[in-house]
Amino acid sequence: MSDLEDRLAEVVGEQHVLTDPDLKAPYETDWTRRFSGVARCVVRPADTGQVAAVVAACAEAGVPITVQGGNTGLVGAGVPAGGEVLLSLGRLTSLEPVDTLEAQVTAGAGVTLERLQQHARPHGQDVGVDLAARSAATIGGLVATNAGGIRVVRYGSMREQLTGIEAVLADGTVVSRLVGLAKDNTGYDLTQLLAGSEGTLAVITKVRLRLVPLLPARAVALVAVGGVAEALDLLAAARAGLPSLAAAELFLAEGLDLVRGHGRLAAPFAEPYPAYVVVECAARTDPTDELLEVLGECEAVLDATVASDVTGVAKLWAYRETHTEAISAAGVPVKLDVSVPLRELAGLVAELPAAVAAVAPSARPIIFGHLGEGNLHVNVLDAQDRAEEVTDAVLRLVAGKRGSISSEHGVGRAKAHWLGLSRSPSEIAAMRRIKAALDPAGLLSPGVLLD
Ligand code: 2HG
Ligand code: ZN
Repeated sequence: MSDLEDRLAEVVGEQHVLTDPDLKAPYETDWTRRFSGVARCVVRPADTGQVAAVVAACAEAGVPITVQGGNTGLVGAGVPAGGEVLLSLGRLTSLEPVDTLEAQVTAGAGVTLERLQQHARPHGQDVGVDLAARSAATIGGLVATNAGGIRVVRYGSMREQLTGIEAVLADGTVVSRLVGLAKDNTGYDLTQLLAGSEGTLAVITKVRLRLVPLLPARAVALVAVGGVAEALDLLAAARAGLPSLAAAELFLAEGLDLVRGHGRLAAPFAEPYPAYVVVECAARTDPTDELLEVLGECEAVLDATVASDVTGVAKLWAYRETHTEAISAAGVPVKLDVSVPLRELAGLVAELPAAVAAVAPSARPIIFGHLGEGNLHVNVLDAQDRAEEVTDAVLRLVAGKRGSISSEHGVGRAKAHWLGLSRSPSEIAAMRRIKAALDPAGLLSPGVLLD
């Protein structure tokens, strides 16, 4: 081992500095298998003090660091470009008692979302963010990427849940604001600056989150509609008529065929439809009547199936939540996560297939996503050798509709080259000045966000 590895082993213990290629391998490739890079070593610190010492040692040696949480990210931000120390935060699993008076909790960066949900729920509280990767995605990673998921329509993204943060800066300094004051106007908000910074400004070690009341009664409808425009009519009706609205998700006929084949799921309706919306209501008492009333009055509804028991709800959600794994089982997709103003959504979905076919004629686009935010997950199968062209075509189409090239997954390595489609030159210049101020040597997650 070299001097740096020896030093890191002194900090975290030899068994937590991985240099063996077989042991490093699971950390070096992302979930999609699209991004991989060789790490110089993988370091697994156990607490904030160890993270600070690891970062300080790397800074002194001038060696760059890639920060990784649950490795469920989809834009390559958590895997090395090559030669970095891979700092894995999975052992930062401290969890403080739920503060039921403040309705907040403090969790280590490596706590999974599912673990945090299990921690909060017995106290009648819940985490405002939820997503399909809950069993592996970690709180630190969710904050670093400002993750969204299926509850944004009700509670907002990860940054809206944040009341405080503890982080290690690029020189090893620890900054900590974990009191979680509901009001605190004392200058620059470092907590919010780090949300969505994708490991480029600091290493998040702990977060303090606002919790929401646990709503145990759920009603879910899978609704068949004639297309995206009709799905939006249903969204408008749900927003106006359902104070209990907790999720509004979209998928299309092609996606349903794929998930049904993959999971051997029964057809939800006697005949196929162009598009489907999952509408979930959550409340203290059964919201089924409220949901049925809105569905009954909405002309866009062609057919619907409703469940309020745990098994029935899970069955309906499976049509939407298994999209990612069904797509992954069919191949390595070009994964694009975009959003547009809701009035542009139907046009975008209509124009996407032709835009993709123009650069990759045999590609298969699968489109699904979070209807409430106009957030589409455009997964393009059979286009691996045309990834650049497909990415360029889709992101330009989105930018032309005043959309965002990354709605909730972040920019990572995957889209750094296209940041200029969503951010102006002066904004990017300001971001670069912030990066230079906090990480002058460019050691934290090089190549991520700003290429
Ligand atoms: C989801 O909404 C995730 O299920 C993953 O953001 C999206 O696989 C994807 O493209
Ligand atoms: Zn999503």
